[in-house]
Amino acid sequence: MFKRAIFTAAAVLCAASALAGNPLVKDKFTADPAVLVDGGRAYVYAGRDESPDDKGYVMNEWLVLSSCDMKTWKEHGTALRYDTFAWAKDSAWASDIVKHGGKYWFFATVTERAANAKAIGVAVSDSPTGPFRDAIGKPLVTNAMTLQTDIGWDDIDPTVFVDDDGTPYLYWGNQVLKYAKLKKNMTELDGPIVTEGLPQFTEAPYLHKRQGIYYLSYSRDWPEYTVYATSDKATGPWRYRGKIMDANKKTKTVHHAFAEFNGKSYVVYHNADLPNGGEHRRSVAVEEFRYNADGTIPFIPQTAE
Ligand code: FUB
Repeated sequence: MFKRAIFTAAAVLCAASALAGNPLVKDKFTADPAVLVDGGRAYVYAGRDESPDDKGYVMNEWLVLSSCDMKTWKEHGTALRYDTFAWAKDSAWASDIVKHGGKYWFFATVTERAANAKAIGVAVSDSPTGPFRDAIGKPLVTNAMTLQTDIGWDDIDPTVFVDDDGTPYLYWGNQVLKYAKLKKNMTELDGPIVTEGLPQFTEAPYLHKRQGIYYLSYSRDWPEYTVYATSDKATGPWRYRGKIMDANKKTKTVHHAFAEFNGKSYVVYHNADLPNGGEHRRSVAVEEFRYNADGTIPFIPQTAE
């Protein structure tokens, strides 16, 4: 009887979520998903695409939603905004999040006002749904320290990865992949920024590890498609492995993150499948998939499920 009551309560909690199927959010445009599994829930963080005319990116905030089954999603509202970073002037672009030392560390792309170029900030919270505060009061990575192509958006799309020995790494970049070790305080680089040559790397790197294999996936070419490489170390060398996902035809970008949740494997990504969707009016979706027996990742079609 007591067990049944617990089961019923859990089912009700899960059923309390909102809408099912892709895209995850149906009344707002969302992009550049990051994912975190914590406390029996999967949390997805997405930049909100607010472009009124689809002529350029208008992104001011990151939304957070969560699920207990990767099918039904509950919105928790705004996790943070670009102006959570007082030194930023706009652009809540791509992000990534990790739980480390009992806190939630959110690495985010914004435009640094002083440099008028993209930079990466770090925000921290005691809860996966926020509130988040700027952890260091200045960029962790700025254009000034990494300038290579003079395009002003070299320093975008952070992905944070903590290895099994507790060493945290940050990877990011546009046109050139860069990475650096982080100190365990998560707020300082621990050593030099290294650049890595990968076939037609465009942006959106993602680093994850499964059964001893390190996977570095990224958006390749333009229009983009998601590809990956593997290694036996977080720092490479990387063996190119091929395509995971095509961009949807309504937008040239695709941006993804991987998660293991309740024994199943998922990729979270964006397309532009909502009505009136487009290049700057994207929507976040999720697909379940299975790794091949040798650990390689199959091509994953986008679905409306
Ligand atoms: O959302 C702005 C940019 O578009 C991201 O930083 C890229 O990954 C691409 O999705």
